Amino acid sequence: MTRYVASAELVPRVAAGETAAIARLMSRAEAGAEEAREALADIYRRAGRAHVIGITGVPGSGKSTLVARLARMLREEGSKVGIVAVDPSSPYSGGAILGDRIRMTELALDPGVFIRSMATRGAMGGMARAVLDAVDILDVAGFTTILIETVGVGQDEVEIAKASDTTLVVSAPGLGDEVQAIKAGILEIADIHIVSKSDRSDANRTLVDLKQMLALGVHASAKTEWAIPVLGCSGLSGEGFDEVVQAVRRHREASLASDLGLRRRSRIAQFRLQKTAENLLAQRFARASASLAPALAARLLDRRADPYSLAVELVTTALREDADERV
Ligand SMILES: Nc1nc2c(ncn2[C@@H]2O[C@H](COP(=O)(O)OP(=O)(O)OP(=O)(O)O)[C@@H](O)[C@H]2O)c(=O)[nH]1
Ligand SMILES: [Mg+2]
Repeated sequence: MTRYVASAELVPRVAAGETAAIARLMSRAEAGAEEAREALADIYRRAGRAHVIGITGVPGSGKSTLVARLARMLREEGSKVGIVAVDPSSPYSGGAILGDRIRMTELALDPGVFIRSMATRGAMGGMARAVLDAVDILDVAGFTTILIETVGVGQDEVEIAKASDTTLVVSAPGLGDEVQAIKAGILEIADIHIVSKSDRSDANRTLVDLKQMLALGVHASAKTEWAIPVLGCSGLSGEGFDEVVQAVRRHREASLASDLGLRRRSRIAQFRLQKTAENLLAQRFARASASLAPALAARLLDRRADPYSLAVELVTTALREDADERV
């Protein structure tokens, strides 16, 4: 058994890049441990240097394959790369990708790469909070580029992809309905569009369709400082990846050179504050309402009162009791 180490003690070890300390503090953040709150506040104040890249797309669009190759290329340039995969079916834990076990294992064994998989369920206090805490921990640990992989389905996941400096939206050929990305509401969050699997013969069709749709203009609005590129690439062969890395770098530069990046970060700060407050409110409400709900529900059951009025009563009473408790 390893000795229990207080979270506050882990912070300097995280800052020194110690792998075990990084993993431990991430687990505590994910579990929503009260004890870790001060340490995470410290982490937050120290973070903010890394380039955070969100990669999203429909299931099976090739995100993990792209992330693995991107990580390797960034490593070759000397970046330290953190990967956070919000993905129940993430292949990282198994170490296999496209049957490409050896190279993925190489990546996992590289001390300049840290890979963390997070299950969509189980993060106490919300997925977005857990992911952004993990990103900050990696940032403080000296990882210069952090890749967040999240499937572009569901509001939480899409919000996480948006809470990055640069967002890549991956579309793939052969998934049937090409309009999937629009339906999922992720098309408009792209800073860079990727059409993956360009080694396939039907990839060009997807690329042309996507470009045509973007040319219709609905999504091309506002972002005047940045023309959104549409790039084809293959995680399998590596074709097109130089352009992807270049586009990512150009977006970073454009963000730093204009107020594009500042606006983005201020939006993320608002989102983060809002999410954290919502979680806090939900936790306090759950605690305070637990004892009140059964009696109110009984009145609902025999139709002495209606759901809306009782809900108002429940919320008002629970929040008052919570406030009283804190005086
Ligand atoms: N031909 C070809 N197939 C690819 C390429 N990249 C990924 N694939 C295939 O697409 C499947 C999904 O790849 P992943 O990288 O796991 O995709 P993902 O988007 O991470 O999938 P989820 O995380 O499950 O949503 C794999 O089983 C591969 O067979 C590529 O560049 N070319
Ligand atoms: Mg994946």
